[in-house]
Amino acid sequence: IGQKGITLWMTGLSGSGKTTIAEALERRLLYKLGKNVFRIDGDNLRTGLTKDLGFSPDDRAESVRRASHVAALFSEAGVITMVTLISPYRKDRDAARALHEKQAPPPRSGIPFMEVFMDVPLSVVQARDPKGLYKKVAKGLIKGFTGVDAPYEAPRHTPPHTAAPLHAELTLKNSELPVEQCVDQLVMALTAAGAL
Ligand code: GGZ
Repeated sequence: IGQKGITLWMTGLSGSGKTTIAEALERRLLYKLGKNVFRIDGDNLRTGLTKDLGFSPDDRAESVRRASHVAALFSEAGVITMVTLISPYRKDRDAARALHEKQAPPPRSGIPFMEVFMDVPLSVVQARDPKGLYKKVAKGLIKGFTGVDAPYEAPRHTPPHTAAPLHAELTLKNSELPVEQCVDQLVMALTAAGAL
């Protein structure tokens, strides 16, 4: 029997470190643990699979929907699949989770799915501003930016294996923790979920 797949759904504001942490986790899983991993990055998707979509609530929902289908396929094939999308709406993330649950019908109990919240305050990501986007937002050059003038619905934390409502299984305060410690936490969570 080969490796078991899982989708790690990483949500958080622009600049919260989703891509950075996912890249570090990818290196750890691939080079140290010899696991099959794949990253589905919002930025990359937007040059292809979701090229036709903008940032309206409907377009963000559609982008999450497409990414969740791709992730479920990879995870079903046994890959540890990381999705790094802002995915600001709770209902869209819940739909991604539900899609994983309903794939792989009984006796298989769905495709494993774990929501990871990159919990970094707006003030911190605004100060980091790695791409200068928050500066542009402040100047009024970008409208409808998540966390500023478009909503970000933070996940509510519920520990794994608790009854519904299920939201983030793991919250990473990555502004307070070094990247490698965030990776340690993710590795522990993956281990607890039976994915490693
Ligand atoms: C949020 C925006 C916006 C608006 C452009 N709101 O940090 P980045 O630059 O590289 O990542 C952000 C990316 C967001 O794409 P996602 O597909 O992850 O978003 S969502 O899940 O909400 O659909 C940011 C940039 O695109 N960007 N305009 N208005 N982020």
